[in-house]
Amino acid sequence: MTDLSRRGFLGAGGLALAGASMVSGRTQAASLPEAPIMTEATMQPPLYPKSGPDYQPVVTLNGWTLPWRQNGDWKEFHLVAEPVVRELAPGMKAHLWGYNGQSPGPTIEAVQGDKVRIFVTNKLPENTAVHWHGQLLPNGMDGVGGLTQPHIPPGKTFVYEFICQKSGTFMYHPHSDEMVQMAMGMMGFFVVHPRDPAERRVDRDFVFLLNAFDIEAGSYVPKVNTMLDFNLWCWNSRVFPGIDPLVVRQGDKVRVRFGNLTMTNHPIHMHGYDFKVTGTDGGWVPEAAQWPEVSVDVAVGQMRAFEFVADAPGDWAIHCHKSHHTMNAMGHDVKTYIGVNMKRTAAAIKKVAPGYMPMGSAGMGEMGSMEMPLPDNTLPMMTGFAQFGPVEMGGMFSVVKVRPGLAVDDYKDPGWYKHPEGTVAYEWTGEQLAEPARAPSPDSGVKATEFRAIDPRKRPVRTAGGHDNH
Ligand SMILES: [Cu+2]
Repeated sequence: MTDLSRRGFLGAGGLALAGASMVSGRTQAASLPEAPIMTEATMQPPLYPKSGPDYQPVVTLNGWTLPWRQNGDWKEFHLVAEPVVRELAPGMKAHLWGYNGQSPGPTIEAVQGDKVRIFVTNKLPENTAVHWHGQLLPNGMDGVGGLTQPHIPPGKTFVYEFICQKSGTFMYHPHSDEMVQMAMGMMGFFVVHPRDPAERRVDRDFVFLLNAFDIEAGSYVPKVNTMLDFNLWCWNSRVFPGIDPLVVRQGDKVRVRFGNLTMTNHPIHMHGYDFKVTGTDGGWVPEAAQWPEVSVDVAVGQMRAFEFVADAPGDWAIHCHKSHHTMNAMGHDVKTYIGVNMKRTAAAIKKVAPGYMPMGSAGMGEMGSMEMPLPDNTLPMMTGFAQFGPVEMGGMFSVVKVRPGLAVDDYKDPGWYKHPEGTVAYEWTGEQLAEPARAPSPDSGVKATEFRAIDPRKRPVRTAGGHDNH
């Protein structure tokens, strides 16, 4: 549950407000709104509006929505940029930077036409600034440190004020030492609902950010200078099997929205359905222009929303289709051993390292079911078990769980799908093939390979234009 008892909670009792004197003239007399903190990485229930226009709130995978207060015409929010500890999946915690106790920060929800006032307090050891990605606003509220405002120094609070001109899907992130602060996990989702609650109404609306970290095995702090070779590909700073399932009532109209704040694109693929892309960075896609897909690529800095009617019950995989992005803590310099006879090498290595076990000569799937010794605070490369065995996945992978008869607000994990009898792929136990119909492996004309170490001193000399070393 939401833990509103934040340190420095500014309740009715009214603590001395060190930050109040530095806010803009318009809010000089007012107090800072409270800045609630979240201490858990589990999905919080949707936050229904208690005043103002009605809307169907979103749910944030492994996240929460930032409570706000109404102050006259203004909806007031309070973000605190600060160091946080985030559990990436059971068994691994990361020391990140985020907002209000978590990375990513809380989702901000508002309604088209709302006047929003967002207080940003900087508790980082360096300057920050917040950019409201995709929002149409006065230039001086755009949050680009140095360009549209002074950077927010440590210990200070700045105020952003703008009107949410259109509904849609937005993000927020720093624009001040941006590379480091995003690599450390600073970002959040910003959803603006249509003023008319019937417009584009869905029954369930899921949001998540795509982000990535490079955290060496056994350590806690991301390497901030990595550009592409990340080893933890996340949705909302979580990796499979730590990502919440998308729990859906059969028959619901469902929207899934995501934004990409990594440095590469992610083709997000959902099984069992085709869906329509209904929203992009620029806004809603008119109905006649919505295109059907089963995978939608989201480029760097982009947002996408797709919709479907959940008529097919089951446990449907949803994941990034880059297969390296559904792995955890993967070293990319691992050699390929498929088809290689490791017998002699293994025997030689076992002499010096008794526990040595050769891996990978028949693929890497076996790693999904094995308990390998790992450094502390490190996740296995592929993991997660379901009702039929190891799933052999990690990273950007979750499950859309469509079930009949759920309560409207029930987002609890319903367990694994009970398949109707006779609807699961099964083993053939009838007549067996009398003899192999084909050779054991296709013949490339090359003699079977055996892994052997080459003494570099005896390495054959390459002659110009010749490949004489095989
Ligand atoms: Cu990906």
